[in-house]
Amino acid sequence: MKRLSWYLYGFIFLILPQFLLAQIPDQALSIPPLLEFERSADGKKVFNLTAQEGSMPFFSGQQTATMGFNGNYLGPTIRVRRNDEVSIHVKNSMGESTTVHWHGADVPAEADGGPHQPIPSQSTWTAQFPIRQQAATLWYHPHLMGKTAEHVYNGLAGLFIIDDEISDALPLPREYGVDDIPLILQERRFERDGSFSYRPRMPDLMHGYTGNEILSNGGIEPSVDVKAGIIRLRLLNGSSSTMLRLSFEGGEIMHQIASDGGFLEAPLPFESLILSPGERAEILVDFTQKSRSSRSRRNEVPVLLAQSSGGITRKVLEFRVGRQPGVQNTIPSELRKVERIPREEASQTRRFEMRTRMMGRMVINGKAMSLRRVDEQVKLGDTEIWEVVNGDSGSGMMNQPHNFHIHAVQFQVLSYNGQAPPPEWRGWKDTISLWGGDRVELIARFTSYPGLFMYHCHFLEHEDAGMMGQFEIVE
Ligand SMILES: [Cu+2]
Repeated sequence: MKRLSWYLYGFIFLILPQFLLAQIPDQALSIPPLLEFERSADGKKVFNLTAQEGSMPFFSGQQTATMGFNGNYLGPTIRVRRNDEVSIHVKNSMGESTTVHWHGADVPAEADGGPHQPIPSQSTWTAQFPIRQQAATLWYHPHLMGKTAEHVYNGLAGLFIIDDEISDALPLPREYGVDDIPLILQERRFERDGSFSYRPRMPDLMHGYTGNEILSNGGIEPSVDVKAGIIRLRLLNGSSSTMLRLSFEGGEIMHQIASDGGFLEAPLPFESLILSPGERAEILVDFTQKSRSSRSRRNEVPVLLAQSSGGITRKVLEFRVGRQPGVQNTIPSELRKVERIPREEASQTRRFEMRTRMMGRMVINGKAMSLRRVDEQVKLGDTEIWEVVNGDSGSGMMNQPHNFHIHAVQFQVLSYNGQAPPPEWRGWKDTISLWGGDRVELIARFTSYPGLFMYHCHFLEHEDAGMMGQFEIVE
């Protein structure tokens, strides 16, 4: 059913004209550098980020105006450990306000970086928080009211990786950028002159802000040199509002080991994997038999493909497997116990229905986002079931996918359309995708911090068009 709607969806898209921009030949995958930190006198890890305007050559001889953290496009990877105390100074050197939200992180409301914490131009904001959650691949990006999509689109995004004793002990590839490779995938629309021109119109709300390229860490169809062994990829769909279906050209099997909030109980083998905007997955793929010496034909070079719900398919990464053997241990059979939150623990059920209204207004429970209205109040420490419905389906209405992201918590999926959730949804999640008419039940422990947090569709145009609400955690 999910698969069918995917294909139907792909068919009804406008096919964007392919522009005559010259690709940069033989581009190597850019690996976001690990952000260095200093120790404060009281033991905190202190990081410095600067949001800045810049430009990038995505195509030969063409400069694109961009935004980035500590650089022209995207940002460095922040890497911390469970039980660290972190302090992140974010300087905004751009000509306009922005914010930085730590997507998936358990942080106090005032450090969340949502619409309530704008960082005016030429000022610095500091987020301080302890790392209380398990190993996971999270990310950071702006979350300014009405401007989230544009700022992320122009390049403001980076990864936020948490390690712990369990991730240290598992027999997994862990050499950052070598066999443990971060991969931020972003569908982008380039104009004829190579510029981004972020101007969403009504069809962009309905079909997603579709593009003509899919960037991999800011590069187009790059390649990466790897050893002949097991490779770990940390994948993020950093697109505005298109789903990405990932698969290998040669049908190589991927083993998903983690979802948004950390490890699954055991690796799950897949031929393809769908990520909606904001979702992450960590996968392992075994290239032991793909080394140059054991390979005869060109078409055996492993290539990761991304098929977008916007209708394009792109090679997003080519793996040049060398002769040198890499991590050879087998894929572990067990990762980490995922303790189930029992349904009976919930003290309350809330319902959230996402719908598209006339004139492109996007609402949850009939209301468009207002900073002056608190939509829900949740008691600190309570466990709740949130039933989320995508109401955009049925007669005359195009099946409009959405997803749902909750700040402050990692949740579990209790049910998907009345059935047990698929295995990839049985770990910790913070963002869940819903095709038209879908209904999911999520369960979460709101043990975070008191204060105001957001829930919203992470299709960024939808979020900016009002598909967001706020909940207050109260003591
Ligand atoms: Cu949406």
